[in-house]
Amino acid sequence: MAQQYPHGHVETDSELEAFYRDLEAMSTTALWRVLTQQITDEPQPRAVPFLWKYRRIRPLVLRAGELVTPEQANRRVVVLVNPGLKSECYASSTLLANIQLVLPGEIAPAHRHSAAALRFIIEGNGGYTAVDGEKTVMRPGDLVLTPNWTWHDHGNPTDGPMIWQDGLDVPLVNALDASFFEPYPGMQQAYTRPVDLSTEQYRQGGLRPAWERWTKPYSPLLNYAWQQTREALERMSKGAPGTPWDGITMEYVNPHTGGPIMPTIGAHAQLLRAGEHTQAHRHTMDVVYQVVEGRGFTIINGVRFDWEPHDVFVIPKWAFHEHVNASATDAACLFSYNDQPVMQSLGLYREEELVENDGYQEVTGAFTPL
Ligand code: 1HN
Repeated sequence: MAQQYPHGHVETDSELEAFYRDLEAMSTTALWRVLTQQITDEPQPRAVPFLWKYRRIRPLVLRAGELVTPEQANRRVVVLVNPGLKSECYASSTLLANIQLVLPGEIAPAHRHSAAALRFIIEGNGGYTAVDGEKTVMRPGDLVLTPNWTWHDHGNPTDGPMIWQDGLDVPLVNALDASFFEPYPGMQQAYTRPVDLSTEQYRQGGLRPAWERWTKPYSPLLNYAWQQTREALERMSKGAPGTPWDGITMEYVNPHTGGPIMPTIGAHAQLLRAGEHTQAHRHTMDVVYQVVEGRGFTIINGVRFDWEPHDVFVIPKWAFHEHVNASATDAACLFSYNDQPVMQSLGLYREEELVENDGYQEVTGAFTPL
């Protein structure tokens, strides 16, 4: 027989009320009063599915360029705030997402912090990020890593603006009370290694320099160039099945381990073939997407989110989602990053496919972007 109260049930009376007051006076409480709040049957993210239109954000980013310098602001960044996480200004419960601008001739000063970051380049060609003594040159679609506690500064010696998305694990690091920050003594760090040395050393897929003693817990490759990523997606799209939920989806990996690029943030590049409509699933990871090419939509918990190049959207944990490439002739490419390495290494990762309706959600509405 099914239990009448599977979560337990205590009827309150005046004796219990007095007991609760006595507990409170000793800075204690009764677990049965808070249990269903603390132990929910399923994840209850405060973050909501959301999408930022790049063409609405871009003018604000450029306006920031007229109002503050990187010297003043440290980082000239517009933060993408999830409406469910307004007080914290986070994109999801574990990920911070920003759009950053570095104008011609500018330098964003060197510093390091225990939060890890990645950059995905949107506009501009030839700016750089320097990481622990090595500069890497950035082009649209490149994924650039600034792992935990690495010195990093940015510069733009070109004649056009450099704009990219920053993804950071700041919310996670703060939840764990593990934030440290240190400014570098000087605007730019000492550039002690050849430009793009790690790209030279590690771009050969499946081969790594055997003399390199790499013991750090993140990828030694600083820049995953879009050109190679796009070529890989194209090759795979010619015959590989991909997954039913994400199409041709490739994980960016640490060449030393084959595992995720950083211990707290993983990343994928994915290609949806012309007309592809994936099936719905959900998982215990937060994912922040950036559209690289093509047009389409993603249905998240029954709501349709239309996207076009450079739009950013977030899928919080345990939300059902499926992707649609709206073009009958052209591929669509998405970049995304996630907290899967954390969830996986802590034994908290789960996935579930939607079984009803052949794996497709019922669409109940469309998201109206700001
Ligand atoms: C940071 O260091 C950068 O280095 C960008 O470009 C955004 C947001 C929060 C904390 C540190 C950068 C950041 C950040």
